[in-house]
Amino acid sequence: MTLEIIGFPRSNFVRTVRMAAREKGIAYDYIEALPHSDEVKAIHPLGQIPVMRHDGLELAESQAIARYLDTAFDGPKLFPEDPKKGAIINQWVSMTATSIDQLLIRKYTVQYLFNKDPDGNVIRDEIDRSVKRFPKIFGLLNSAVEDGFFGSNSFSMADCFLMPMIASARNFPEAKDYLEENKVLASYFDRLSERPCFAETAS
Ligand SMILES: N[C@@H](CCC(=O)N[C@@H](CS)C(=O)NCC(=O)O)C(=O)O
Repeated sequence: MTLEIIGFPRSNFVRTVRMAAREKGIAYDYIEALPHSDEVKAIHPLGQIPVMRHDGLELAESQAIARYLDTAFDGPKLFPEDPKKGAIINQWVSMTATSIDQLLIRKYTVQYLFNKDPDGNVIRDEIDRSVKRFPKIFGLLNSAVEDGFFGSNSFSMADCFLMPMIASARNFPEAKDYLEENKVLASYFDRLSERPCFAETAS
């Protein structure tokens, strides 16, 4: 059975697993569905995206899906098999999927998009709190991509998690400014933006 990836294109985590599938050369059917839709709730008990189906397996959670794609299919290994290299990529994937997602997406991007007063003005409390943490987070990301990729000198699953988050956050002014100031990160983002896995999963 063909792999099915289910979710909404604007979701950073959906883009992550689509990028991973593209990098590995896995053909898949993409089924557009919103969080909390019946299709998604049938697989993820909390209604979150992405979810997937393959060969009798139904699976939720981006990290679980990422690992399944990497182990069940041929193609380049996105979690390196060398234990130490693999551990470093796991470290960055975990930090990105938790702390960095919270800061750049949930407490920043999502606030700009959806947290508005009745007149349609953005409510800035959470955004302003997040921006105070930007120097530290952008600084650490700037250092982490010094070898050309995220925590590595070759493309890995950590890049699949980070790139969609930067892409979403940079649509808003403070993240755009911090990205421009952190020149190693900015050039990493520009270079990886050209990669087919990223360019082809924008929508
Ligand atoms: N831990 C989940 C988080 C996924 C997640 O937050 N997805 C967002 C879209 S990017 C979502 O479904 N949001 C709706 C919700 O949390 O209710 C994963 O890694 O897959």
